[in-house]
Amino acid sequence: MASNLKNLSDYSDKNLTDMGKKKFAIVVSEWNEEVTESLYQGAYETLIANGATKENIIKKMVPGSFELSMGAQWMAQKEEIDAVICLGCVIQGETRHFDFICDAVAHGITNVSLKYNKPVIFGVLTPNTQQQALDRAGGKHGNKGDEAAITAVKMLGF
Ligand code: DLZ
Repeated sequence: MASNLKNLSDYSDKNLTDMGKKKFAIVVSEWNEEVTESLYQGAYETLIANGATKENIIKKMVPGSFELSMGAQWMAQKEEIDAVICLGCVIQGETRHFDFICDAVAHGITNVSLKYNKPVIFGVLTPNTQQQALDRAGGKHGNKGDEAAITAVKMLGF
């Protein structure tokens, strides 16, 4: 990801639709919780800044990023939910576990989105190190949680 080329966290000049009546589910992975909680805070605050109400933002935890697809499906199938934001952090290790989890969650989230015809946003960091993750979770590269929320807002205004 070329974080230095495009930082969606800077959206202040955009004319975005007010989200006052929209209902969001944010599904958060417990793995690498320091990172995923920062992503959540960013996403939550960005939705509020775009008019969403706190009653209309539901937070659900899943054990790991692999489970984000299932959590997203459980949320997306609810008629009242307009968009789902999935937040996770998979850090590259020494084995191929990383590849399997990343592939599975990317496909899983895409499938849920297309099946339920709703935005289901991929807010999963896939860094090599914990520091790279922190840099993108409220650090020097912004907060990818903000970007995930803005992506949901943009899709709902499509
Ligand atoms: C097992 C595992 C490993 C090794 N690493 C991560 C990770 O960096 N980030 C993450 O979100 N989850 C990890 N997991 C857990 C898997 O996502 C999943 O929860 C388990 O394989 C059980 O299905």
